[in-house]
Amino acid sequence: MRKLGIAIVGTGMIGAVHRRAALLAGAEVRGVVASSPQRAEEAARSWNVPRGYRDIDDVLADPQVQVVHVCTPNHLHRPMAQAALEAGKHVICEKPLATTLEDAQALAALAASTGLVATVPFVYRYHPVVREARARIAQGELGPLHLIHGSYLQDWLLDPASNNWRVDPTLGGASRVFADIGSHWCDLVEWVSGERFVDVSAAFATVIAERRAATGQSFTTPAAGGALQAVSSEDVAAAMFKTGAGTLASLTVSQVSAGRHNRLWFEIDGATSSVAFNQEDPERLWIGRPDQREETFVRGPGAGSAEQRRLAVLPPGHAQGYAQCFEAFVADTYRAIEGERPQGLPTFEDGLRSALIVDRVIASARSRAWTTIG
Ligand code: SOE
Repeated sequence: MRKLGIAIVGTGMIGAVHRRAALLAGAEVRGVVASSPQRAEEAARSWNVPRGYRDIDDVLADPQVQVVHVCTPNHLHRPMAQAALEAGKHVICEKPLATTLEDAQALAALAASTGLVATVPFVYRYHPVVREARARIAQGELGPLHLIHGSYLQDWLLDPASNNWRVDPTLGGASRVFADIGSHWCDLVEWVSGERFVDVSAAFATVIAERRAATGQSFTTPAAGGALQAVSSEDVAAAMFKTGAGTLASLTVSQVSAGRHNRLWFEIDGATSSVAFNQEDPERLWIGRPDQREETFVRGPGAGSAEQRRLAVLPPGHAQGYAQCFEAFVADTYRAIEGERPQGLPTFEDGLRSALIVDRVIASARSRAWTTIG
């Protein structure tokens, strides 16, 4: 197989994650774009890649680049992804796909019209035991679903001295915590359960009214300093959903919950059994049954569904986690470019679905009313 040439736009925490995953998937990282040409040169040196591109146009003019990874702040997703698709490049664009529903619609339509591969890293789909949960539900093992519930909690914005571009709606979009991490939960739970949310009732709260102006990277120690600024994006959110099948779901999201670093958790309760998954303990799937017949399914290549086994690249007890999810997602994107059809690969269509949910969640929080998702 010929080596794919790729470029990464954005050098923050997630740009570095893309780079490692791309290298492991056998791509050649041709170069990097940063917030200035000088920073791009520095990043190219520290990543040991041939080019620090001046800007996106410089990338698009490079015939050796077939895939553009868009890892910028959210407001740049639309222009960067659009330019790359129009130049005939495949795209991996970070989530949220765009900061407005209209922009997400335009990107998904463009991707469909070009036939290029365009994916969005809803990477929690790549935990092997998540695939196991999905397979069991698809086979009817849980019976009809009765209830879906869960949360996605972080604490990296708990300290008022912490700040980040995500907090600013002009860079991050109108919703912060919901678009940033609630979007993951909704994508995951719809995909695992096979049911789609049709109605939502949501509420947002900003619990830290002011933050210091200086911004840092996600999950960094507080970037203390600067004047205090008023915060308008939400720190916490709660949402109730109804699915098309009539199942009730509830979700709590937060970036200010002490001790919860990246705890995406869901439970899906059916007529005969339940499944529960915790992203911070991702090697196990809890399967609840009445009469003391509960079970813990342990990740590994030796048992379980075909997709669970495909993604279990290490033996049990040799912990896999977030990094392996990202690696599998990027490898599957490249396989799709080679003409394969990997299962569960999240595309711009899924990014658009997520943008629709976020848009409806914002509308519900603003109007304080149940709102149709469609
Ligand atoms: C920050 O909240 C963040 O990096 C998200 O943007 C990612 O999508 C999530 O996977 C981890 O947390």
